[in-house]
Amino acid sequence: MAQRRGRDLLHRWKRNPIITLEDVPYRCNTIFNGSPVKVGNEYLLLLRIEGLQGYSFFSLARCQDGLHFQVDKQPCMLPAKEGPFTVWEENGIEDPRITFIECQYYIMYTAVGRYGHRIALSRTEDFETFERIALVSGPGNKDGVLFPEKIHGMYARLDRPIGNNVGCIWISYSPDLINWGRSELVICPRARYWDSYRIGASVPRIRTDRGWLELYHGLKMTASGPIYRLGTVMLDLENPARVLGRCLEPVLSPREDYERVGDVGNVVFGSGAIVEPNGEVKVYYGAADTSICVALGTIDELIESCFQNDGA
Ligand code: BMA
Repeated sequence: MAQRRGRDLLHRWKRNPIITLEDVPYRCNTIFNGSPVKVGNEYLLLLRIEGLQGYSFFSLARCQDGLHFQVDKQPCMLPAKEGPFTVWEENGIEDPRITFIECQYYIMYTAVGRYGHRIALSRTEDFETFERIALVSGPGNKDGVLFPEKIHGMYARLDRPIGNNVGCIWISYSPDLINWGRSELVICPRARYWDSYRIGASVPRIRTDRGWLELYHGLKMTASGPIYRLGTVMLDLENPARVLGRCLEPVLSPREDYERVGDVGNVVFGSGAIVEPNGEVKVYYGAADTSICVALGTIDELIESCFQNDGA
């Protein structure tokens, strides 16, 4: 497949951003990082919203075409106010990622408390009530994303623990979604590249003929702070700790004003994708931690991007 030089592989939708603060029916500080799911003909987007008081919670938006969303009148999930999650969510809940597995919608998200970030898991059938299942990591871990199928009878997830100040993507397995282990390293930041500083899983895995396609975020540190970009990696279907290919170039980089300027500038943060029956992929992303955008591509192009050669 011909490489499109000088342009991002993913194409921004011409009416980006698709959701801004003005579209939220209640007062809040900012809106970003929405995780999508298609239920019948309806697209749902579970949004991260930061309230004016400074911490984040989740709200739902819906639409029929994946582009023109309406945000519900009330948030759908707030940080826990009682029970064992309370202390771990006192500074908010962030970055939900929906995975549909075994006829249930699971939401992995980041619980933020005084002792740091932990990965938490909840479940919903209707996106109105959310049942918290467990805190599934210790502190210092985030970007937890479930696989949409069991692998050799075990649930699997990617996550991003930080050790020695290095943020790599790891995989772990669980028999019951509560107890996790058998952790293995998957990929690390690459010196010289756009993802040289830190990386994390972004989009719930997409099963393809070539393997599990993962869109991940990568950071490069600059004199004016990090730049967040989006890239691709292909993992083996049977053993997803095995990397089959990894993009050399990002598939989306912050370029437009709405990605450059905001609460956190120079950020495109992928948070989910919908693969349409015709092979079109809608990738949803937060722009500058201030709005939600969509970029379009094809599944074939994204697969191909994992197998680029240097100098191509
Ligand atoms: C990450 C997460 C994302 C955010 C990004 C850029 O650590 O908190 O929600 O979009 O930083 O600020």
